[in-house]
Amino acid sequence: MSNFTFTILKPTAVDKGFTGAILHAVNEGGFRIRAMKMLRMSKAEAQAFYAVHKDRPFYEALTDFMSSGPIVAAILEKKNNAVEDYRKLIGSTNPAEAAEGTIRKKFGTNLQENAVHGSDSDENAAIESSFFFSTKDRFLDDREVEM
Ligand code: FUP
Repeated sequence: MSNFTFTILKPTAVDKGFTGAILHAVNEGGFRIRAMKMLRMSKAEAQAFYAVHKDRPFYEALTDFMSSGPIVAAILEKKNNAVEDYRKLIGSTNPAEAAEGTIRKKFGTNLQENAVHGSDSDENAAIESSFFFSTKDRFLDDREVEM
């Protein structure tokens, strides 16, 4: 049994050179990377990805930011509770309020530029993974190795 979540390393974190350190923290947190790519979203893609927030006041700024530079998108696997455990590892949405040691606390800049995205449900993890990765870009077979 394994389950999955989806993450994005956001433009500011990538620009600041935090990609390696964040991926290290992801692995140290018990997650395996099962798909990964660096890309830049268009404004339209960012709007589609964050469509759930389209009526929120921050939607315009958020989608401008998310399309402002390269991101790293990845599918993460953990034996159990991938979604919940990853949200614990990244911390609260606002880095200023995130617990010590969390990824957003260590690598976030502000509420909008909060270093990483993490899916909020299994259903959204599947939808978001499919937004970025085709079947052949994923390595989800059970390749059991000790971590
Ligand atoms: P989270 O699930 O922690 O990523 O947070 P939300 O789904 O509530 O918000 C999605 C993204 O919108 C956050 F990562 C940052 C951004 N945001 C803002 O820019 N301003 C806000 O007031 C709230 C969220």
